[in-house]
Amino acid sequence: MERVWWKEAVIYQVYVRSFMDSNGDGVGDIPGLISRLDYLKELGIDVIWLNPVYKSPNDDNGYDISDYRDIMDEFGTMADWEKLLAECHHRGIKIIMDLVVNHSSDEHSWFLESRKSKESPYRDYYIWRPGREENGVRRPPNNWESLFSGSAWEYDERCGEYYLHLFSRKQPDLNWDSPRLREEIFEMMAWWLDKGIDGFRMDAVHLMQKPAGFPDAAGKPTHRDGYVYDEKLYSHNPGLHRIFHEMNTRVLSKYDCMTVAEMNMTTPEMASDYVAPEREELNMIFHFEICSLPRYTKERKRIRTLNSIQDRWYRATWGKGWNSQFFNNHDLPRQVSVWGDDDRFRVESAKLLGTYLHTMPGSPYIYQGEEIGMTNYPFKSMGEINDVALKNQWAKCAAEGESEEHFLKRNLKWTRENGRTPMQWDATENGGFTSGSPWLKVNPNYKEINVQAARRDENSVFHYYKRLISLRKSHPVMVYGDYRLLTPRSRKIVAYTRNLEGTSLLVMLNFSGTPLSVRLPRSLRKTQGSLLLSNYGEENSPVKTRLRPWEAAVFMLVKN
Ligand code: ISL
Ligand code: CA
Repeated sequence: MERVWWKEAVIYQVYVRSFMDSNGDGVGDIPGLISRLDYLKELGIDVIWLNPVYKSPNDDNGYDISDYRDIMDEFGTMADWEKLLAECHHRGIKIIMDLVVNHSSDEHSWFLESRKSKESPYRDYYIWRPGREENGVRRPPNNWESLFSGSAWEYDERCGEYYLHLFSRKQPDLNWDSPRLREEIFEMMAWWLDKGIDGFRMDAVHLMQKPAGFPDAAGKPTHRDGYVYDEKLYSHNPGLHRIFHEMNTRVLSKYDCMTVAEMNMTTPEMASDYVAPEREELNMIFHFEICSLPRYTKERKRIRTLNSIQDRWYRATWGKGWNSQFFNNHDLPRQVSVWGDDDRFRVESAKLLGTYLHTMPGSPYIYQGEEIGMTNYPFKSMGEINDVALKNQWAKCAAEGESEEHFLKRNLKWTRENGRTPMQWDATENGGFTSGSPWLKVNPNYKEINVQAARRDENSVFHYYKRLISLRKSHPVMVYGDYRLLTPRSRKIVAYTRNLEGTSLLVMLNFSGTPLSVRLPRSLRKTQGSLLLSNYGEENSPVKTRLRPWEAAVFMLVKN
């Protein structure tokens, strides 16, 4: 397998708005991030993925971009950004930027021009369609529901047409069928790469190519308004591969950069067509099969399903492309609250999850705060919620008579707002995130869970993550070793080996709060080995099969 830096890299995601506020306005910013780069260096990460920092009216926290070549006022200036890049590179840290080109903001100059008239040279940068009439009533061009609730079409009085927005109405979809639009985006990408960035995380790109003819979605409406949500219909349409190929050959291939494409609805069967190097498209994908699993699968089936998903992805990508590993990000609740036990075994289970992410095949992505075991927030009312997606959904449900209590019960554990509360730096007010009033409340557990406390405590999640990252650097088997699952039938134990040129690792994880034994296959029962890492902290131990609650143990095996 070809060795490249982005396969070896540990990537750290920074949600700037919530990372570090430098000027007391309650909003994280670029100077704040710069002031914490030494912390990231100490952790040992290789790449920072910056959530969008471009000019934006912030209807969706920066995912609605009004100028792709400028920086959001609240976050700082272009000079601040340039300093950030220089300070990162100086420390040997790379930066990848969020590329949000399925849609722009409705305040982008292209859209302002586009909506002026049907003859505007920018008209076809977006997707405009006449409505249809039903019993004398004007209706949108089709029945699609937006990912953020309500019709995916917005009527525009000026020309009497609708524009498509798969997300909020302030996020009109760009029209990738327009050669001029494609050209603009490619130029913009090259402009950032020329500035020196090291790649892109590509936002919701499975949606860039719309289905020909914009057919109605089949299926049941989500709400009484009658719109039907069918992400499968909106996704992976013919033409998408051509877009990526063009993007790659025209722009990406000219730089030593990495790409990771966020693509819900991607199956392992589709994956290699996107990530096989000879196809010249992408490097890796964030698929959603694992992160959406806990919400939609029964608890007792969770681990077996996790294993089978990983197995399918491994077979689909190993030797043919590359994969990514993550349990949380800015769109998801905190991993220790969902996959671990954020109460009795917070530290143990946070370490176990980290062990898994860093020893599975694929590049690990750490989401800010994960490395100190940050947890979900105890939200109590919708009044505390800022997120446009959840607010829109609540408006629909409230109109249909659902009580706030019931709605919160269904959604709070899963809302992405949990992942967006500010980073907890120390035990001072607001966790040291801001000297002002934070844009979103800091989790009240900041007095106990914070960076300063974690750094002082040798047994913290932070020190364990440091160790994981440094082991990944000194043991190529953790990156390039092939993978074999040993426990396909277990409900709570995950054990596997990684093998590379005579070096073997054995990883054993107990995803439960009860002690359990691992049943190793016969071939491994007499194996000798030494403990490389354990979240219970001991140094020398022969291979053992009894695991304590949430115990994670990694052994280096000795060939008999
Ligand atoms: O998190 C979701 C809904 O609450 C997902 O449906 C999410 O919107 C989808 O995966 C696409 O996510 C990306 O694009 C969105 C943005 O809101 C997300 O933050 C981003 O990660 C629109 O740009
Ligand atoms: Ca600020």
